[in-house]
Amino acid sequence: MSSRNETLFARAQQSIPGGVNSPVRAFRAVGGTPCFFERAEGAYLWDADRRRYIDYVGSWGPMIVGHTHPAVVKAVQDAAGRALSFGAPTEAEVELAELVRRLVPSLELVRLVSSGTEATMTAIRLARGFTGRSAIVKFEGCYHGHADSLLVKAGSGALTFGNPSSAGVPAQTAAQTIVLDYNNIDQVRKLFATRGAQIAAVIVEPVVGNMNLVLPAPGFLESLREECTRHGTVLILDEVMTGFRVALGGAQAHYRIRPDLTTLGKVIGGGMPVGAVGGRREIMEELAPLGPVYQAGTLSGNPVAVAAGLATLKLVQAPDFQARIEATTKQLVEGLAAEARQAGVAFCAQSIGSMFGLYFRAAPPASFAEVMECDRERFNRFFHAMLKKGVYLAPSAYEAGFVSAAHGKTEIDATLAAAREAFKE
Ligand code: HOZ
Repeated sequence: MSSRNETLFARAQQSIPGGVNSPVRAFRAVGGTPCFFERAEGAYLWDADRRRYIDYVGSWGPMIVGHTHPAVVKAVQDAAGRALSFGAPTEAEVELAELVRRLVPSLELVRLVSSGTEATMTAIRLARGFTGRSAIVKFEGCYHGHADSLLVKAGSGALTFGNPSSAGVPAQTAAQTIVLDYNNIDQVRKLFATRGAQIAAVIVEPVVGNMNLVLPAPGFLESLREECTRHGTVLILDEVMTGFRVALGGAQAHYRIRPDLTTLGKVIGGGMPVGAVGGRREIMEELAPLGPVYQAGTLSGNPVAVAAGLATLKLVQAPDFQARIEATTKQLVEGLAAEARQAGVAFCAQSIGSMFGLYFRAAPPASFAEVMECDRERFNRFFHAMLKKGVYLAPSAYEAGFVSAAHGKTEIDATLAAAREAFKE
């Protein structure tokens, strides 16, 4: 007899391409049937077959305070009771913008949008409008949402499903995107020495979370800052994943890099659709209605979504919030590495803030090429063994994992016990 997950998946495929509304959910890389979830609370998810999982996906990042946190749910309910949407300004969106500016001071002005993709797309357009240049630089394996100019040698689902440069992107558009190797400072310097004056923007995940987790090499982000400053190029830090998570002030606070523009998503909406682009006042003033760079959205600054974001950002400022979640994440990765050693499996793990990477390889990868050396088949086996034991990891070897404040000793111990068995399979 098929499970409810299987029945729902078969039904979904009749009406939705691939049965999913975002490709990374499809389990195609790991095989099997995606879980259809019904409920979530704290660190746990329940699927359509009433099975419970410890969640390390966290809706791909937003759920930093844990699922259905009472303060967030109440804020959403209260806001929804007042209005679902105005398509007009509200005090709450001003409050959110002020809070974001205070937590991430490089954002002198901030525009709220509805997703990370909208944020990065707007940042690129702004950089081009501000500089009057067309070319942009991104790094192989970094994913910045699904706008045309950024779907070139991208990570996340694009990489997972073998289409890192998407079909449907005009060649002329892709030609304006120069792709370099993440952490390769020499390549960046060489490019800027010959073409610096043509480059509108460098966009980078300061910590990559879309080709598994890759940390910046010492000096890499600093070199980007120097080259961009020297050549009048806009440095965009894509903090959709790292914002409020690698540190309260994001990866830019952790690494002490002041970008020209920053993109935010995920945690800023606390599980509801909110993104943001912000940065230097003179660049942000190019945006309509002040300047000639157009951007808009019927649901931008939506009152219900903003309420979830505000409530979440209030919680993440609590004293020790970041330190506690970081310590939990460290316990997880150290424990997993110890279990793998015991089992004699070539595996390592690392974390920064509450993001983590798991690698079936002796040492953490520092480049896209090294990520490609990880044993994908071994990851797939581990994924399914963990899933069977009630631990939900991202269904791809190319995604970072996320821990929430609701994860504690009970969940870490249970995860390590599951891994002890899973490493043997
Ligand atoms: N950035 C997320 C995964 N890396 C997005 C989730 C999705 O693509 O559905």
